[in-house]
Amino acid sequence: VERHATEAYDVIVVGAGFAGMYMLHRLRGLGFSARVFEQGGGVGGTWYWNRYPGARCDVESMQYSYSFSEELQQEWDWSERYAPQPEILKYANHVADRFDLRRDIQFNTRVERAVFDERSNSWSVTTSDGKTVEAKFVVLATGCLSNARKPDINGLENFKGPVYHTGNWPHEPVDFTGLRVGLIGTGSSGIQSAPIIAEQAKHLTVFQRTANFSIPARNGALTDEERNTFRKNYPEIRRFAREVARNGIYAVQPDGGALDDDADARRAKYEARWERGGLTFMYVYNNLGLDRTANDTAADFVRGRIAEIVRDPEIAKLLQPNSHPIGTKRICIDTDYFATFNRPNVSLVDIKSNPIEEITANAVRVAGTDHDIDALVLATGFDAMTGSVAKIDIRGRRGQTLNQKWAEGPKTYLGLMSAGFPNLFIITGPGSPSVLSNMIVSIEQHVDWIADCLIHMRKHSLATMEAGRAAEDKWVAHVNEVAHGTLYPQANSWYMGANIPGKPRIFMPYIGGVGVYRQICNDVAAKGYEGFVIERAEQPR
Ligand code: NA7
Repeated sequence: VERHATEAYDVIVVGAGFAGMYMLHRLRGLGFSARVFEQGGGVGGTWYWNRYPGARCDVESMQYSYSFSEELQQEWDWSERYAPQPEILKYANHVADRFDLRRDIQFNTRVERAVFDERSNSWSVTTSDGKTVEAKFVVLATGCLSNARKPDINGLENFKGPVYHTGNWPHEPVDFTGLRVGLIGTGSSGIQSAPIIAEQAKHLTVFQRTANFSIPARNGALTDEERNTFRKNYPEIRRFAREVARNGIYAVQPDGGALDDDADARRAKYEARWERGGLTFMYVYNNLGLDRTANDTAADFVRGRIAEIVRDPEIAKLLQPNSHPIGTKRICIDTDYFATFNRPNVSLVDIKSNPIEEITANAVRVAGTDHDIDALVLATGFDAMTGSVAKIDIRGRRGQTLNQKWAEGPKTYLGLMSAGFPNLFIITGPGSPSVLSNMIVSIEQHVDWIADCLIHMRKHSLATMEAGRAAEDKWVAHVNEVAHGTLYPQANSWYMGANIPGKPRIFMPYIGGVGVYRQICNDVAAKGYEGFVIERAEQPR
């Protein structure tokens, strides 16, 4: 029998989105051997898959970008305030070329299994091409919003026309001209795509389960002057985003509560923010996420705006969110979403009071009425934060799978490691600020922390490092406690796992703020990786 030596690396990285790319770059710079496996045919992760019409980042482009290379941030030209998906993907490809990353990335390859061997203290990683490779460390850079979820809707498989999922959009252009399109889902993806589909389609029917809060993007071209202001001030902007801003975004921070102002002053402030547009609407006051009465003032303002924009009062009423405090489901940033319902070729169907009965060969049936459609768009979201990790068969000490361990909800220490799974790191995992922050800021922080940790282990010839159980339990309790001090758990959001039937309801991201979190991570490292269990390598005999 011919035997091949198994390929071996210091580190296997799973995923070549923004996290995996930067991890690879750092590992190379430190002299570690690394291999990246990526399921897609190219780099970009979330931005590779989410090609739906209108897809755009809700963090401003000058801030949703890497900071690790001064030349890169000075040379790259973002064209708009909010970058559209094709431009973000172009940027990802530019980074891959500029740092020559592709030679260590194997595309179109899923990691299916990762098994820890307690004798050799290494991971064996099996990929979809049938190969098994060995590595001392595995880094999961699998993304938080990368596992598109098809909803369980009766009869979906019977539909005769094309079915698209926003999170897994075809690479070739989709043309809705002359078609009656059904759109299910009114999160960010539905809200961004509806206005554009409506312009093209003969008719668009939006099926809404939960009305959502959305703030106008006020998107537009960036001027040279705006770009240069950022570039000149990048050191301070990046520092502020990392250390001061709760969510990793440089912006004027709120200094008072909503109830400190009288109604007129409040209204003036909300109006100014509404005119400016974007996520910073929520930073007008410091207690919108904490106090329901304060939150109601902002929610009422947005509901009032919806009533002003939408001409048909019944439709306006349906579009006014009332099931959750504003901001407790990810707030949406739109371009002309509410005004889209003034178009004669757009209708709204409430599927909260009457859920979809079934999808037939050519219609969506609600309350006995068939809404005829030729094409169906599912903007139904993701198995967020844990979905892509759960798809990999990960086996740690004593053969325990990560899915068994996480059956009651994800358990990590700092969102970085899970007890029983040595030398396995997660980038922006559950228990870290992750999706409640500017992802690139959080990605860079995790990658740098992991890189430092690997240097430490190499320097001291350490064999394994893993989360200690007590530290992990304490961290999980802390993450929950912080979340339950806010209004966030009041919403059935994907932060809570509430969008996936049967998924445990745990508030997954750490809401204490990126600056606080960074400090905690740095302190842990400074104290010799306090709370982690570290084993020394056996001395060679
Ligand atoms: P989201 O925010 O999870 O939105 C999914 C939408 O689809 C939401 O309106 C859901 O209603 C709806 N949905 C999900 N399943 C169903 C079923 N079975 N029937 C009807 N409606 C359903 O995903 P997005 O892709 O829009 O955005 C994800 C994140 O990407 C976003 O937050 C940004 O951070 C970027 P529900 O609210 O659950 O009642």
